This record gives sequence, C-alpha cells and structure tokens, in this order.
Amino acid sequence: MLKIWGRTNSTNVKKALWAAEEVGVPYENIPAGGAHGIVADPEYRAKNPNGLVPTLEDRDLVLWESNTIVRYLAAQYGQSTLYLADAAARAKAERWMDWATSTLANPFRDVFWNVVRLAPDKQDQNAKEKGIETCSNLFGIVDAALAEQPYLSGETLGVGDIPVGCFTYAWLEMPIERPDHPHLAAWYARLKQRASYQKAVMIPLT
Ligand SMILES: N[C@@H](CCC(=O)N[C@@H](CS)C(=O)NCC(=O)O)C(=O)O
Repeated sequence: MLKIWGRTNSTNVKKALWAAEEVGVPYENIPAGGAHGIVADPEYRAKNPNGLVPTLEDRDLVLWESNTIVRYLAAQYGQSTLYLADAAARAKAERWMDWATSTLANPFRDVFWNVVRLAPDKQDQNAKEKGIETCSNLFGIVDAALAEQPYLSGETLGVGDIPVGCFTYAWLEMPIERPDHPHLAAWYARLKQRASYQKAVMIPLT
C-alpha cells in the first residue's frame, strides 16, 4: 500500500494526506518527524536525504517535496478529481503551490511558531507582528483571486488549492487579529465541508 511518512500536524504533511484523501487512493500514514524521530535514521535518510517530512512511497517510487507529492498523486490517481488536463489551466493553478512555498511559508512560520508552537517565554512578539502583517497582505492576494473564481484551481477544487488550503486552516483558526477577507472566508467554508479536508487538515493546531 502507498505510504506517507510524516507527523499529521505538519502543514507539508497535511498537503500529501489531503491530496491522497481527495483522489481516494488507499494509504498508510507512518508518523515521523518532530517527537516521533525516525527522520535521522539511516533507513529514512536513504529515502529522504533531507531528513524532512513528508516522504511518499508508492511501490518502487520514493518521493519527497510536498508539492511534488501532491502533483504526483493528482497525475497518477486524480485524473478525474484533482488533476487539470489543460496545460494552461494547470499552470495557473500550480503557481499557487509554488507561491505557497516560496512566498507564504516563511512569514506564516513566524506567526505559527510564535502563536502555537513556542512557550510564551520563548516567543518573539516582533517576528509575530511582522509575520501577521506580511501574511495579511499575502492572504489579501488570495482573497482577490477568489473574488474571480470559486477555487484557486478554477471552477472546481484542484492541485492549486491544496497547499494554500492547508496554510489557510491555521491562519484562520489561530487566535490572532487578522483582516476580513470575505472571498477567502467563503472558499474556506467550502473546503470545511469536504470530508477529506476535515480528516487531513482540520486537526488541533500543535
Ligand atoms: N520543502 C519541503 C519542506 C519539508 C519540511 O520543512 N518539513 C518539516 C515539517 S513541515 C520537517 O520535516 N521538519 C522536521 C521534523 O518534522 O522533524 C516540503 O515541502 O516537503
């Protein structure tokens, strides 16, 4: 059976788990990373030399990089669900995947760690405030895109919604002040109705 290695509270692991749920492929999740360890073991490093999660194993194929895993699951198992056959439509959707990693992830991490993960005496309020300001602007870009179409992938949910959808859950559920983004909120309400999103993404923030 297909294996997804990685602790379920990781945003990057959630992407892979949510995609697997959406395409309906049976899989086994093996907790790894954080308190579970494993990622420094030589056997794991042979699969993923970065010592990070997630890692996917599908028969002889071993893959790391969460967005690549989402793309693979969509192409291999999600032709009628997540995958977009039209190259232009797919590229427009996939840019949100790269944007999530290259632009959103770092300021998001500054907020998430200083609100959720770090003990109060270790929190950096300055980094948190700057992160909230940057993320507010970035989620404003998502909001504007969602004013034009119901999903970041177009008319239906696709690969382009997965990474930003995982970050959005934490962004909207963290106890912080944030601007009102009505189109983002409407999209999030649609995501929350999906059993796959509930199972893979909507777990307590830790
Ligand atoms: N670019 C990589 C980043 C992977 C990454 O940074 N994973 C984090 C969790 S979100 C990790 O493995 N941290 C170490 C750990 O959990 O032990 C991806 O998208 O898969």
